[in-house]
Amino acid sequence: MGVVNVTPDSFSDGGRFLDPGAAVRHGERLGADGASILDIGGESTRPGAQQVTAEKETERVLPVIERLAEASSVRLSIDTMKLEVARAALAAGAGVVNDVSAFRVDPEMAGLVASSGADCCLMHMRGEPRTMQEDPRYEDVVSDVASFLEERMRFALAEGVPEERIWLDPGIGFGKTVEHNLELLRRLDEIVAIGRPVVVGASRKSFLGTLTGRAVEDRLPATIAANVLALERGAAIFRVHEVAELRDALGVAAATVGRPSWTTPDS
Ligand code: HH2
Repeated sequence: MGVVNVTPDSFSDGGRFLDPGAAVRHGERLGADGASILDIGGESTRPGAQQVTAEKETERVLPVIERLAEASSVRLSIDTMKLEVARAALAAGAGVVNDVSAFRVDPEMAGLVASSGADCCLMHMRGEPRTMQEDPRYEDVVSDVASFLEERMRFALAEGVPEERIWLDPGIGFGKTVEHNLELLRRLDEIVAIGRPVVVGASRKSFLGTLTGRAVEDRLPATIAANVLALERGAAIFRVHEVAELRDALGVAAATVGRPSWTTPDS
């Protein structure tokens, strides 16, 4: 899953793809590099990020989704917590709703996903982006995250989303310390055991900067290490900024552990 951030302030590439033409070219490039999904977002979720209105967010992502839906055969995912944004994106050709609030910000999102037949990614986040990094604590981070994801999955099922349309994500960096992130990756098999495809978004995140001392644009080797280990522990979808390099690394890792398939779950 390649990241297309149509934002001025994303933590690693803010402002680079705010222009729709630049975002579309970037998406096409990631598709050519081997992404099977493009995740398009119009609002940064970095700690302390400014919220944007649904109108602004739609204005950013919609032209990009429309043009990528025409130009590319890669599946499109909308990274949003807002119902109106998701509705417009699905109508324009997106087939996945990636909601980092797991339907908590807008519970009606579940009904929209159910009626549209889209896939959805339910992610764990402690609190909300503005405050999530303020002294995060868990009793046991892995079992707390697993319980949260199971509860969100029950909610989605009750709202009519078929189980085979649900992906789960432990939310690396969302209300977690470095040690919490490492524990989640180390014990990712416990999240995989819930029985749905697991998405991992470790790409360029700050815990990798803490561990390596590298600036955000120099975290590719660290990103590869985290994703390869996530694959070994059973992750199915890797949300990354640098697709070509990750594709090679994950292809070798998958072959080594005897994982044959590179198809998108349930596509
Ligand atoms: N991480 C980010 C955004 N969306 N979605 C899922 N499912 N999992 C993640 O780990 C995840 C996500 C943050 O990364 P990025 O989009 O590069 O930054 P920003 O939120 O600043 O735009």
